[in-house]
Formats: sequence, C-alpha cells, structure tokens
Amino acid sequence: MWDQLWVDVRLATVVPGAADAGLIEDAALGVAGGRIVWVGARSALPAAPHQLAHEVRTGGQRLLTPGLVDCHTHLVFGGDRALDFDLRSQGVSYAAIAAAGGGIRGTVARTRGLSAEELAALALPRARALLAEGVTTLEVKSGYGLDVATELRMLEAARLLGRQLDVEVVSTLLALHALPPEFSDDRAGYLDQVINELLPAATGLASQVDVFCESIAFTRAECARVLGAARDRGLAVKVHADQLSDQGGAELAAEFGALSADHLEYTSAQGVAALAASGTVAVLLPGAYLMLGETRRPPVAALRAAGVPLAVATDLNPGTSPCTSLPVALTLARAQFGLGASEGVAAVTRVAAAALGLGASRGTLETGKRADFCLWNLGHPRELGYWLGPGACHVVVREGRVRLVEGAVEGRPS
Ligand code: DI6
Ligand code: FE
Repeated sequence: MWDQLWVDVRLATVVPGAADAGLIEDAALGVAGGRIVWVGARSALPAAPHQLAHEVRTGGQRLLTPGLVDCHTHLVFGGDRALDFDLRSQGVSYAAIAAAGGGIRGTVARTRGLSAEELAALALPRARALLAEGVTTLEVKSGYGLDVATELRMLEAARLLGRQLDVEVVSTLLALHALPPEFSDDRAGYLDQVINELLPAATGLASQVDVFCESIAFTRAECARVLGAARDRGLAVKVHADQLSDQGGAELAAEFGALSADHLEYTSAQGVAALAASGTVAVLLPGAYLMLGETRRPPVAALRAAGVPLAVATDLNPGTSPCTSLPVALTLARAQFGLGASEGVAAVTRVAAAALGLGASRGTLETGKRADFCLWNLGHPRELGYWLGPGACHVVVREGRVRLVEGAVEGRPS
C-alpha cells in the first residue's frame, strides 16, 4: 500500500520537452516513503484508489506541480536597505551608494553584531513567506559577514532555519561579495584570508561557493583564484555574473564548470556560447532588474537559442531584491524577459533544481523523485507566472508530508 494517493488533480510533470509543462488532465499521483511511486492519468491506475493507498486525497481539479526551488537567495541578513532604495528613487546609483560605504557594506555593519540565533529569527518570516508560496527547497547564501566568524554564523543561521522549518536548505558560501572596510588597502590580503581561512572553515557548512564578479566587487582574476580553491575542495561553484557590466562572468562560470551563472544582464554572445558549452544553468533574477531600474535585459533569446537552461529565482536580499515570493519573481521574469509559460514553470522547478545540482532527486513529478509538490488554486500551468501576488498556493507537500494548507502549517509545528 502507498501512503498517499492524490486524485482529481491537473498535474504538470514538468518533464523536459513536453507541451503545457507536461500537463495531464484528470491525473493521479502516488506517494510512498517520501517518494513519488506513481504518476499518470487516473484512468490508468492499476486498482481503485482505496485499494492502493492508506490515504486518498482529492485535489478538487486544482493544478499540481513539483515543489518550487528557490535557487538564489540572500535570506539571512541584519537590518534592511529601505533608505538605499529611497536614495535610488532620488537618482543616486547603486554603485554610488556602494562607493560611499552603503550598499552591501551597510548590511554587513548590521549583520556582524548578530548571533546565529538572532540572524535566523530575523530571516524566519522571510523564509516562511517563501514556503507559503510553494518553495520546498531553498538556497541561502552568506556574504554579509565578510569576516570568518560572521560568515560562519550566517551559514549556521541558514542551517537553523532549515531545522526550524523542516525544509531543505542548500547553503552557499558567498566568499567574494564586497571588500570589507578593514581590507580596503589590501585586496590580496583579503583573498588570502578567504582562501586560507574562510574556505577551510566553511567546508562542511556550505556545499557551494559563489563570487560576485563585478566592477564594484571583484575582478575575474580574483574570482578565478577563489573558484579554483573551492573546486580543489570539492565544492560546487556558481557566479554572480555580468549583473551591472560585462566582466566575462559567464565565461568565468563556464571555465570552472559552475552549476549556474546568475543575473547575466550584460553577458555577451561569447558568454552565452561558453555557458552553452559547459552546460551551466542561467539563473535570471528579475527582482533585482526591477528594483535597480535596470533597462538592459539578459540575452534570453540568445540563451534559449543556444540551449542554455533558464532558471528564475527571487535573489531575496535587502539591497536589490526584497522579493519574498518565487511566483511573483516568475511573473516578473515572464513580463520583463519574455519567458514562455512552460519555460517559466520549468525555470522555478526542474531547472532551478539543476542549478543546485539536485536535478536527479527533485524538480519534476516522476517516479523515484522526492514527493515535493504543490497544489494551486489554479487550473493551468500558464497561470503560474501570471498572477502578481500571493494567494494561489493551496497545499504544499514536502517529502510526502502535508506541510501547509492555505497558509496554515500542518504537521510538525515550527
Ligand atoms: N548581486 C545582487 O543583486 C546582490 N548581491 C549581488 O552580488 C545584492 C546584494 C546587496 O545589495 O545587498
Ligand atoms: Fe544575488
């Protein structure tokens, strides 16, 4: 007997290449031991529902999709940057605010004094907001400590959050984000500290390493040093690439076999070709594009034509993307970057899972995958990435456990 059988659902498998995100009308989904054990048309079920599973749940003709994967967040931080945003609305640029000691360094100043428990408590409502809208796997980056102890506390906070919310958190050491003030005359010294102290200390707490390759952050050569050291330790790598200018960030990501290259607004044709050759996922971050008033779009048509897989994430962070909803980020990506409906659903499920190296175990509704899925108050996959606000998520199931029903947590209290 299976643990659960869902019937009366319109199910989007999100397998590659299928029309309408692999939609199966009047579908059924069987779950046992936290895994998907059966997917298909209800009419093809091998027996009557109550003979197959202990618990039969009806979806009321709602849309069932894989659980969403938010593959790029900076969820853990102190304070906020509402003042920066107000300055930007008066015409001060992101780069000018950063140069004046605000920006990322402003958040660093408000993060360093906090314990891991305090950081987790501040991040908790933001994480809950993401989960309430369908996220079942979540990436969290460090990068607002810029010293060994605080970076480790940020990673510890991410671990605490995962435990408290009973959700899988993939932790990323954002090893190069900004030059800390105490190293303002000693870039090489900071890199030495990152490579010789931070990376060894964070291995085990983080499974991935990220770098911000940008004119206001770190050069391609500096990033290459850190990515090389990360790779030597067996850590997966990713790159904040070409967000504000073309730094060859996409080429750098490809050179190191990165799981993903993120942002990509200024990526060149060569950068696109490099990503295609390396199989690196392009992660689009439409919240940052919107909030920075950016007008240069990532080369989505060229990426698509080259066969680069496209993911979408919130980039949830205080400076450039205070976005706590992955469905909203998807709608922004569709509106601003021209993603199609099926492409969009895949971008927050299957491809986002691949951007975290988790494509084998989640991101589609196929037998053998983790039973992570969402039931939406929607009727067709094209409606995910259409509404520009909350309210569509009806039930979230993580590893076969019903975790959330219309905003109310079911199961283990958190
Ligand atoms: N790019 C971003 O959009 C975030 N980090 C990065 O490298 C912004 C981080 C911030 O402004 O606090
Ligand atoms: Fe980011």
